[in-house]
Amino acid sequence: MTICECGITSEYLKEVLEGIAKRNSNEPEFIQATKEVLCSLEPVILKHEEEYRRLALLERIVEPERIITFRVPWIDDNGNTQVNRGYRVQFNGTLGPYKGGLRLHPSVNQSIMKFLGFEQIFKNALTCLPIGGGKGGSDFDPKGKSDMEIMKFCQSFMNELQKHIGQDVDVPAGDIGVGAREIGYLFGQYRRIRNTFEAGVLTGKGLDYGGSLARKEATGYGLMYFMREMLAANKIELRGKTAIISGSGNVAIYACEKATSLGAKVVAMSDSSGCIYDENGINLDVIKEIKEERRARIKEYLNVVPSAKYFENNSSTPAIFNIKADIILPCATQNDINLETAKKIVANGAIAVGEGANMPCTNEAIEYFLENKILLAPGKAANAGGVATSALEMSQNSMRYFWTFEEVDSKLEMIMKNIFKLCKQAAKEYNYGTNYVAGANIAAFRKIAKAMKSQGII
Ligand code: NDP
Ligand code: 2IT
Repeated sequence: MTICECGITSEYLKEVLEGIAKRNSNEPEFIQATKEVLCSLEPVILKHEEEYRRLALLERIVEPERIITFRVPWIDDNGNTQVNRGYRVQFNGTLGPYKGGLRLHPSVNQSIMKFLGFEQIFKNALTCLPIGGGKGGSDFDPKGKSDMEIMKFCQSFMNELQKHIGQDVDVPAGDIGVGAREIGYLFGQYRRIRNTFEAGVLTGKGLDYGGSLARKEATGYGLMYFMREMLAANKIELRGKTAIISGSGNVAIYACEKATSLGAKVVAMSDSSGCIYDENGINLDVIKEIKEERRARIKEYLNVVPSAKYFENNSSTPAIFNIKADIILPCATQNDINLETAKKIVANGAIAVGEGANMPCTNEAIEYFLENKILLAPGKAANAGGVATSALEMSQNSMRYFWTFEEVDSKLEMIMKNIFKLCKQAAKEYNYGTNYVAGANIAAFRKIAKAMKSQGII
């Protein structure tokens, strides 16, 4: 057992898990994320139980250094005042400035911000670049908003956020609902208030004012570099395999682009309404036009490719996961794949699952995949290419210079190969076999724990 409390023998770990459940009882996603990590760390904890208890290492790692919440008032196109809630969770700054995206989605709450911030600490450690873990966002819903409303919201959000960030302090970027457009408005407002061109304060910027080539592509490309490594280590070729990708946003689109260029055939993609199935392979130019340019629904794919099929979501299993494929790439949101969906995926004969999204599988689904020998690429490792390339954007900003697309992409590929190696080695060392979920958690934790010990009780 890896992510289930019932097998735990460490008294210290049991106490910590109980404490988390008690102190965060209204935060189910945060409890889920911490449980997944901590349970898989048991063999490491057993080796150092007395020391970790004395230093309250686990208690400190699950407690954010700081959570900032604030009011975000803005005026809509009808002249009405709207109020949203803004967040920034500065979770752990041991390895570098807090680093992590901003999510704009109506479902955003403290539990979701904290689970994302917690995941980010481990993910950022795996990149081996100097970045701590953080996350932020708001319950603002960008859907159906005009460009002017998006700008007003972003400006109001930054009026408050700017008090808490800086290129050596905390460096936000994009996540769900935040892309280059929003980062541009946020950056403009920061520059205006601070009267300084501090390029490294945000990443995912436009290419004409300090953004990095290949940042837009990085999460999706990185996911496929990781998948290729994981499959190769298990003597499986990506070329010739079929794939389905949930979502059709930034991560999904560039995962599709790289999967296709590496010889796989992506037959389905989705949005929150439903999925399209194209047995000839998705035409990504059509998806980009619908999603990146018009911000419309994926169903419109059928207007251009009438031979494709559309399936609406109408059960607890998103329609896309009923489609058979060798490789499953959840790239939309958390808890997309529950146990019931995992059972369908296994019954449909999938070989591997690659988490492009953060925590797209419930803990029960992860457990089921591992028991059924599905190769599972955990999000905190497999989708780390985005934040890694954000760190490369920060490097270029510090140098006041830039690298070519090929230079950034080759660094990304090297970083993803190294992350897979770390996961594989840690899994092997602790007899976890091909359980790269445990491998990722252990490799990241050891790095963070060592640095936290060096920096004393803070
Ligand atoms: P986008 O906003 O670009 O796209 C999100 C996609 O997921 C859309 O297609 C959206 O559909 C779909 N979706 C389906 N259900 C939901 C839901 N309940 N809530 C939100 N979205 C939903 O986001 P990204 O592609 O940037 O992010 C996708 C995932 O990848 C997230 O889990 C994010 O945390 C993770 N991630 C992102 C990174 C990045 O660099 N951007 C880096 C690492 C991880 P619809 O339009 O219908 O809402
Ligand atoms: O979840 C993530 O890693 C991101 N949304 C990207 C964060 C970043 O700072 O680039």
